[in-house]
Amino acid sequence: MANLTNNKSILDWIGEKVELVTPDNIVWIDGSEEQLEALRAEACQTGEMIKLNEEKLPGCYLHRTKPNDVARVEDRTLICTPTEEEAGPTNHWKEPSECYKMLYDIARGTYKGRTMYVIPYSMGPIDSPFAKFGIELTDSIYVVLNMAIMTRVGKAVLDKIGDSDEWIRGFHAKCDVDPEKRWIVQFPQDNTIISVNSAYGGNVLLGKKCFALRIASYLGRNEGWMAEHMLILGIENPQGETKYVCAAFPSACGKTNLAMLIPPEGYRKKGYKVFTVGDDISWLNIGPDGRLYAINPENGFFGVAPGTNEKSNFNALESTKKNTIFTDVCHNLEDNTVWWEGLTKDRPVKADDWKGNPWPLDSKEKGAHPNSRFTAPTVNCPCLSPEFENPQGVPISAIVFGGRRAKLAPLVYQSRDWNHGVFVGSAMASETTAAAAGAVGVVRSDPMAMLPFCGYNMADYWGHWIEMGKKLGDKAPKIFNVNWFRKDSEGNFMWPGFGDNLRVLDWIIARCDGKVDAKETEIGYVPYAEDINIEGLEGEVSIDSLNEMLSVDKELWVEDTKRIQELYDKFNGRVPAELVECHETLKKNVQ
Ligand code: OXD
Ligand code: MN
Repeated sequence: MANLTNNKSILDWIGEKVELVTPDNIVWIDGSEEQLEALRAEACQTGEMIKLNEEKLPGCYLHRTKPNDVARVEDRTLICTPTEEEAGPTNHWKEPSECYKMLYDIARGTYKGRTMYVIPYSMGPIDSPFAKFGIELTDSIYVVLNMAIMTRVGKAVLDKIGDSDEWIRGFHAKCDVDPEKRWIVQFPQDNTIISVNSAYGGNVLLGKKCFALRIASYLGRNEGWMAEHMLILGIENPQGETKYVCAAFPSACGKTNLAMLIPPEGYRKKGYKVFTVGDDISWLNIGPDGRLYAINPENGFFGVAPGTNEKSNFNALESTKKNTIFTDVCHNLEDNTVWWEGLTKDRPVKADDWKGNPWPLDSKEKGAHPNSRFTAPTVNCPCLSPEFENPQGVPISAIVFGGRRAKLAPLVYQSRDWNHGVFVGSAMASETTAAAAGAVGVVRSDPMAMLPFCGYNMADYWGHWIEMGKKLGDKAPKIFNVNWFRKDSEGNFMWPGFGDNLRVLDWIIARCDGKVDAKETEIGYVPYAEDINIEGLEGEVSIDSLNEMLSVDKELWVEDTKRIQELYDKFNGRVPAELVECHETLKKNVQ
């Protein structure tokens, strides 16, 4: 197949990789529907994908990964900066030249009998001044088809790159999907990503976590912008004014649900609307007016399926009704559709489980893997923001941090100022979920929800946040922390969550507008209970339980300051002085 570009840096790089992995064919992805359709047909023929019911789920497919390859692998994710110090104590590191050698030895010859697909893609609307471009080489049609949903792919991207060598090199090789030789590696100084022995989305859709977070966070520090693990949503009030909020939560804490929330009835009747700009990643730049603007670099949703239903996330479910790829969900054989735990009350009677085995009615196993996913085009989302394609992005009024904490963090509080907000983000922690391999339900520190995604030393990353605050000055967004997951003494969730989270966002916006007072506490500004609108929540939330959710238990906070200290101690004095000072203040306040 003819090359789709004359760009020497691209052709040279592909040439080197061809020599290494020796594919039988090379196919350039031009972005045309005909080409993608042919690949879908091929994947169905080889069994890589199963075509689902065309009437009920038009354009939808089911794919199964190997059972040993169902999640990101953080202990096999490396940041290969020239020195270990630059990667920092929260990343795994290997000396770059040694690492290249290791990876090339693993990949050598593994495309034999396979096709090399060359995917040119853009993160961000192609004409946005903030867009960045990449090329991913892969031997997986599944990767091509997912990238074609999650990003903007094709010839137009090559035309944009032109002769430049400013593009991110992404090289993926499935090899034998051997977990012992699986590596997901970022070389930030070389704009390079290499992923071997996996075929799970988060490890192989290189535009997403590898580029849009790890590499981009590093680029952002050098270029004066930020790449964050944040959703972006717009809230339109009855006067027709829209305010935008970015929110960072660790994986599988409900970012997609919050990004697509449906306002409670009372709010809907008054005329409130919520719009989704993004559900996972924000690229934040300072605009010409000095405010912070966000674009969503992605073009699709790679969402966790289990738990998604008409009630929990109507908009996400709608988004999956056409042109969607499902991975590791249960196959409903009654009508050739899909199913997962939480989709409906009853499971399908006749079904295959996520491994493709018959799923007997008396099975104790789950039908869908807990980290099973849908890859759905953003255009399918009924509440997609009309600003989604805006090349300048949307102006951000508030940044919200959060996590899963059964105790400790109140429903919501506001930081005293930007630097204190950065401290709050740096101190984030959450109970772990199934999105990453490893134990579930353990509290772990996850600063800014970036622990697995920061492409350089996390302390320097905090320093970059402080610097951004200086540039933004009084135009900086206000910073908040929320916790939807507080539990009472019996272990029940105290806050209904989902659409009702708008009640908390409403308070956040009112704070940004200077329209509501707050109580200054040891940890920051906490709402007066009566300022959180619980109209319509009768029977579910009382003022008393709201007061409990907003309370600050100093003893627990003393414990938490120890966790923060342990985290900071790992950085050998590299934590910015501004954050150390905030931590000292917190320790004093809760003593
Ligand atoms: C994701 C994650 O897939 O954070 O978005 O794990
Ligand atoms: Mn994520």
